[in-house]
Amino acid sequence: MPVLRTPSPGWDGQGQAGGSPGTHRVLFLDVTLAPRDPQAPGQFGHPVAVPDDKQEEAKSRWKEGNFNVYLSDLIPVDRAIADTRPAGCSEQRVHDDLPTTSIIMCFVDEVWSTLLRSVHSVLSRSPPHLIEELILVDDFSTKEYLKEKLAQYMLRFPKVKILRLKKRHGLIRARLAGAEIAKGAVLTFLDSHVECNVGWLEPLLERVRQSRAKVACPVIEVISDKDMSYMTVDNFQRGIFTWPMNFGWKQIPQEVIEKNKIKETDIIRCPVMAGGLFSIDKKYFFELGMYDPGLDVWGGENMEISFKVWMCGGEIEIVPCSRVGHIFRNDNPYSFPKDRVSTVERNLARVAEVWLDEYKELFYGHAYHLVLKNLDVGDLTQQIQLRKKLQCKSFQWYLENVYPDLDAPLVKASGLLVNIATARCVTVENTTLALETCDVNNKHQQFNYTWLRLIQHRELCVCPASSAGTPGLRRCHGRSRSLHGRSRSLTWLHRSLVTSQPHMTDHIISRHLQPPTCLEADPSHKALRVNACDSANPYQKWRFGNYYAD
Ligand code: LR7
Ligand code: MN
Repeated sequence: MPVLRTPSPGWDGQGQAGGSPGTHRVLFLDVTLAPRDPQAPGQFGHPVAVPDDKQEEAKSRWKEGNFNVYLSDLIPVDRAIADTRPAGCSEQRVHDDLPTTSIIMCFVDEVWSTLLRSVHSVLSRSPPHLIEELILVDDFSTKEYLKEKLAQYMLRFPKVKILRLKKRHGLIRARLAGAEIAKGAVLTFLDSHVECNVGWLEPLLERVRQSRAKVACPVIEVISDKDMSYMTVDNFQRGIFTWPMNFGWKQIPQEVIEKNKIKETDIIRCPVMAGGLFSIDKKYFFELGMYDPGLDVWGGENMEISFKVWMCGGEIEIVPCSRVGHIFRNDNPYSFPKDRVSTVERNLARVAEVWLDEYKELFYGHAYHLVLKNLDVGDLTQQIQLRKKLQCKSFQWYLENVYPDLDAPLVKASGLLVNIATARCVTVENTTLALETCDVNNKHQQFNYTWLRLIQHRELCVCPASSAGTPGLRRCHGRSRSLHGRSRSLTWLHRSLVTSQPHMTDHIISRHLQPPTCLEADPSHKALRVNACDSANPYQKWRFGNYYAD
């Protein structure tokens, strides 16, 4: 028999008293299967130790999920966890007419007890009237227990539906399959190894109710992969990325918190979301084209949805009063149809091509091996059309307004290109290059050193050898083609790119010629040439006016 846990001070029944009409205090629900055994392993989110005589067993079962599967099996599927919400959350009020949600939980070969705990945590700690359904999307799992046994178990929960995919879709397309059949007004995505904490759902739905273009994420807390304890995390964390589009968390600096008097319960706007756990208005998700269906299996979809939401008029938020634990693991426990690294790389390159505009050069500059391997990202027409149709803003707008603290110089270096020995500057004369007295106001002496390693003056690029055997200028080619093909012969290494040869950092090296050659000031002091590299030769040392990145 389900029993209600003793209400906390936050409980106020129907909750009309004291608040504005049409609202109630966030519900504190924590239904259990039976009275809780305080002695049960892992109860209250406490850590569990593997007994000495079970070490071997625990070790051998680790790989079933890349976490402590042995312990997971010991812990009650409806264990209690500490209410980690910041003070004040339990007093917050939400609207009585919150939209209903379909919970979409995709899994492939998830550990039995962990999957069950995820499902129980949703159903035990959510107001039933807000859960339209819980859709378990089985992404073509191979484990026997996930078939009939799972179906049987879930019969006790009329709201749980199992969608069986006939072939492996990968996480991204599995979510889309779930979304297609969802009936709720809001979609709430969860990983299949989570524990939703008390009061987690209403604050998310409250944000979506406030604006359909708000995408609400819970604070993601940590379920230890080793001892299965439930641990809270630091407050004031934003989801961010660093180049080349690596997701991460970044603390809001203390002085910013103080200056803006940010409270622990305040909503945090995030440049990007972690990916797995969020609520989004269903119609809005469809309008946004959901995920790019060309993204494969896993990875990068959090970047895509985040850019899409922000640039096309929405917002990504972390809701501090909503907390969900997640088992963080070092490796995926399932196999990738292709290998993991190249799958993620291709996904990210698709995202870069569609959303980053001119900033995609930063992505490729930080993942230059992708340029070298002539990565094929597939057809992007539909995604580019969608961006037009939605009249989305530019990536520059996103940087200025959403993520101003990202270091994103469009070029690595710019300005005059000064030769160290002669103190003279490279100058464009018609279509040839010369050395002249430096003059910062001379437009013909302005060069960019780009992320794609080109030394660029307007649409012209310095190339190692013209027909006369001296360096000259060539068209850098169109933006997309500049990544590939012929233009690679126009690339130069300079500064940090020469890390294997620290004594050559000031040199400008063309690896295109064999052996690699260096840009050099001619003894006449008026012309340029390329010559065998010599680390001691100051005529081969150069400096740009400004450096923006190493
Ligand atoms: O082919 C697959 N099919 C699936 O159904 C691969 C995975 N899955 C399921 C899987 O069983 C799991 O429930 O999809 C879910 C997510 O896969 P995980 O748990 O292996 O991913 P993750 O937690 O390592 O990675 C994060 O980044 C992913 C990038 O594609 C997804 O967005 C995950 O949802 C996301 N997880 C989170 O955001 C939780 C917090 C992690 C952080 C930071
Ligand atoms: Mn996960």
